[in-house]
Amino acid sequence: MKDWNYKRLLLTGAIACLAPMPVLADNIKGEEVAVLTDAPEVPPPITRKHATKVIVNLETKEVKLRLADGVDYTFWTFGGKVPGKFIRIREGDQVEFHLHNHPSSKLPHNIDLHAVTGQGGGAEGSFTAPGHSSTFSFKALNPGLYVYHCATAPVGMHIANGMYGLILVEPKEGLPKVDREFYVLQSEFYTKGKYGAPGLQPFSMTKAVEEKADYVVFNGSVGSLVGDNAMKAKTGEKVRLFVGNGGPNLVSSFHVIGEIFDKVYVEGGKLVNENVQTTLIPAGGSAIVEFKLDTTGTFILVDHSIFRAFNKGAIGMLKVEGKEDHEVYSGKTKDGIYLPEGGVIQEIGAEAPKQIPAKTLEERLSGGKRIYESSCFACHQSNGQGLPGAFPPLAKSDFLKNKDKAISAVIHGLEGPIKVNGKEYNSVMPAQILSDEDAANVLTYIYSMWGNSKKVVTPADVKAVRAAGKK
Ligand code: HEC
Ligand SMILES: [Cu+2]
Repeated sequence: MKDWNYKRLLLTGAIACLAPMPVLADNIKGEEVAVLTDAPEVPPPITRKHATKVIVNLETKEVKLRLADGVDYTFWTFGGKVPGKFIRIREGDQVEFHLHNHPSSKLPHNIDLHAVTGQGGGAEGSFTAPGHSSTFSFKALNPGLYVYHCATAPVGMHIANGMYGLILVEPKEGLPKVDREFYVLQSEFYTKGKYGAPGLQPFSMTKAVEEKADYVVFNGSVGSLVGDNAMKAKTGEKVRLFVGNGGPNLVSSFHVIGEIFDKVYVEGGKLVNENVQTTLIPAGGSAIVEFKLDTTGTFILVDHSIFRAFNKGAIGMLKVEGKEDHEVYSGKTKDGIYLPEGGVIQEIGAEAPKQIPAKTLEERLSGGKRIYESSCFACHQSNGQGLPGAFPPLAKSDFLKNKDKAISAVIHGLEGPIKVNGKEYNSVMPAQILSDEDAANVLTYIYSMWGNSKKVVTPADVKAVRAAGKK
């Protein structure tokens, strides 16, 4: 280093020591309050071409919210929801961060932003008792997509209860323009009861330590990005997902079924990989993925550690409407039956756990909905409409007129030619290993839905059909 430079360094160092307040660099112009959004929304891109002073106000709050249908959880949050608010700033910005802890909180909280260079990522400077506010300031030195989280002891517990979110530091030159941006964050929950066990579920420290997650979800609950809550876009558009992993423990194998990521900003940094099927997102890390929508469809977001998707909740949807491109994807063009020698009904499912019988019709229906969405939905489709030529409809199905036959189909399986609403099906439905209670629930649910006859099936009905054996 040149002597002159070295002296200058010493000199600035000395001035900095004397200064009582952090010196604002002279390239900071103006001041603004950050727009914060709840997932899956993302604040608008930053258009200014200079660094500014950004004021961020974030509130920690402990709230009871839905984790899954019939399951509640007391979440600890940044901004009242899980994941926490999305924060968007620009490289070089000077951020004045205000952390407010709601007076109703039972615990102190703080924030460690991975975008911060400094002690604890801001944790020390932001430790805040209930009903208090803390202020600290930092300079956004490095662009990228960063996780933030609470780091108050016991740290694992604060994170496990939902205290994480994303902060994007846009590079000086900005990000390339896209048509839509979404905020998706994966995380796990550890509850006293198993997946789906109803009621307000307390946190299980034992399961968290053993890394045995009951729920793995996108955006804080099972189904938060499914059905009416799905993300929506149109063909021809370019989509960017800001994806985070709050953990606390698991690494995500993030994948979108039926899409290839044209670009992945690996680990939320500057390195861009292209043509990626599945990208790894570490706990406490992120990725930015981009793809163009070439054809229509419902594209399913999953953690490709696949039991997490189909058994623990890690499913999201991007619904794409517009112009189908049959060259890009034809859809099914032909369907035939393939039954190799010895093709017999196989049993799927696991031994049913002990369960509490439904006391009301409502309980039976909500239990049935759960079974439908985990065991039947894949074949009979979300609205019971089935798939022409493959899976018969359950919606307005005339096969359901005979209750015993319907029960038998579910518990014993069904194969060979049948007619449903005048159409022939000749296929195999695997026997569903369900308790009498679960079979009664799912059948009652089916009878209650989609214009069906609202019959009620009881565990005793199922028991009787089981006792009569397969006909
Ligand atoms: C692996 C795909 C698959 C799964 C999973 C599945 N089914 Fe089926 N289901 C079929 C097929 C195929 C048939 C028609 C069998 C035939 O052609 O003989 C059928 C037929 C039926 C029928 C009678 C026909 C009708 O449309 O009314 C009922 C009722 C039924 N399924 C209910 C269920 C329920 C309830 C579940 C979940 C607990 C379920 N199925 C899970 C494939 C499936
Ligand atoms: Cu906390």
